[in-house]
Amino acid sequence: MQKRLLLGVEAIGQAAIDAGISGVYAYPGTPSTEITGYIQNNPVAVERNIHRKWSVNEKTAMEAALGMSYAGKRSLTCMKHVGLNVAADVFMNASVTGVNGGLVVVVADDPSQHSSQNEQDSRYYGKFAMIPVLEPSNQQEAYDMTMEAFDISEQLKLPVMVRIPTRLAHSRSGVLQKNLLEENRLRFPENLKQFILVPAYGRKRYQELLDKQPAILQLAEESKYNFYIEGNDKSLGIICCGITINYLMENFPDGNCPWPVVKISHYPLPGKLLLRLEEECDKLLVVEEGYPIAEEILKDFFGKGKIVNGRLDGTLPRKGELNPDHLADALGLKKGTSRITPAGLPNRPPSLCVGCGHIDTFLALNEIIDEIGEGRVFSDIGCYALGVLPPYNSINTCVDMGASITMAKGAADAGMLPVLAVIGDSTFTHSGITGLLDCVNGKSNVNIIIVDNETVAMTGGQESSAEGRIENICMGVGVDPGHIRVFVPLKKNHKKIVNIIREEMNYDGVSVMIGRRECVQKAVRSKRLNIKKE
Ligand SMILES: Cc1ncc(C[n+]2csc(CCOP(=O)(O)OP(=O)(O)O)c2C)c(N)n1
Ligand code: SF4
Repeated sequence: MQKRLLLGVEAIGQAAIDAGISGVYAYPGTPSTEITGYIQNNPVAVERNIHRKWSVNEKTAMEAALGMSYAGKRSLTCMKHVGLNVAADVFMNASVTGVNGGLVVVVADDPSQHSSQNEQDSRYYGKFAMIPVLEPSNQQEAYDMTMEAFDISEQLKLPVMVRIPTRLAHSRSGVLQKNLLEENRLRFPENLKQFILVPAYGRKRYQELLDKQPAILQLAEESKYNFYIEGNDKSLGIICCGITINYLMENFPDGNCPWPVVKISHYPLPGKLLLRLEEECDKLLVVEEGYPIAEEILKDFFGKGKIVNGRLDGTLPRKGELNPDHLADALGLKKGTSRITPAGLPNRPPSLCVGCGHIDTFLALNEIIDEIGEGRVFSDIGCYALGVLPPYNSINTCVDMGASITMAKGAADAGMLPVLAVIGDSTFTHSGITGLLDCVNGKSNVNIIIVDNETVAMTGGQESSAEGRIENICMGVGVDPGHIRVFVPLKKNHKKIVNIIREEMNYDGVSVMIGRRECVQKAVRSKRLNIKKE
């Protein structure tokens, strides 16, 4: 047994390898990306040839993971919270089919939206799908619980969700490793109809999911990760979910919190522990990173007789990440026992790198915007979303991956012409291709610029799914080859780019302009690697 200093995401990647997975299936998204990155670079994963190539999006990732589970092997799928929206169809149905080999779904939430469009709480999805949700409170638990999640998954024959927030994902701690397990052998599901969700079978499977609920609850009730911490002052009982136990305890450097605490890391909520706290204490405080999901449930559960404080009544902030000072405020303690980010640090707004090709595209696009007027550029998510900031101020939307093309289509259908969509190469293959097909089928007057930097730059430079094949994909979808235009986003090509965009804006139909130049950071990385190899 080895103790290693690991990030939360690395602890999860290591645990999955040690649990004997045969594949990880994922699409990058902060703060989940490094789980897959860690497995990709791990010598055991390489030696065992564990599947570890990036998927095109989260839905294809989770479906492949389910397929591996069908084959009896253990599989991991991981994503950021909004990625689970993309995979929601298979996620909800996988709880009805159940699994064969263990299937663990790791979802990394981003409270405070450090790098996300929203701060949705994935625990709702776990509850929605009626499966166990594990929410580790530290790196060791992230490791241990991920390993155990595979056992629970095989025991219950259900997918198991592991939910982590950004702080846990991206902070380090010592982790004691367990022994490496063998991979499962290939094994068909005992019931070859298990994964068929035509209504007649699906109803039976759903009943089976309902029948498993008492066992799911019992596991949470008996989980060693949910426990009661004694405290003498019964005027208050504190319920800490996941990582928040640290925010509380950092206010007590000697480890002595005067109030009793129930720490929860395994859902559904363990009723017995909570009832004990409710019976013993005058009122309750619920502390959770994310939405006030436990608080809402407990308010109903305990009825009107018990005061339940938390995020809903303003005892704690309604949104954003919590920290030890929030707890100090809520508990009337002296603030500042913990090291919060010091005030006065200069704000560093994100910006496009010097020499980035997206800059040249936006500068050309801005000339066209001067001609056609503002408010017509539907954008997407990636480095190019920084086109919202000065000095570019080029884009008007950024909602969810792929939405640039389809929102532009809707606006064009409404008669708001001309319109443009700006989308990155990876976002295009993630969710843009189907929207393009909608445009082609609807003969919509939409002008699309694919800013192709040949990588997934925003999440650290992972490989893009269709490098070198974007023109062919567009042709295959049905775009007139005469209106697929390629340009190189460089300063010297400024006039040429402006002309291409202007010409295509005058075309009454679907046009695709591809601005292709390698991401500067990717180029630097490749150069560095080549130098090292020499
Ligand atoms: C559903 C979903 N999955 C993942 C992400 C994280 N993410 C944001 S942009 C992006 C890809 C960007 O790649 P690309 O479109 O090629 O643009 P680039 O950053 O390279 O300019 C990813 C993976 C997200 N926001 N939403
Ligand atoms: S990482 Fe690449 S794509 Fe992103 S801003 Fe920098 S150069 Fe541009």
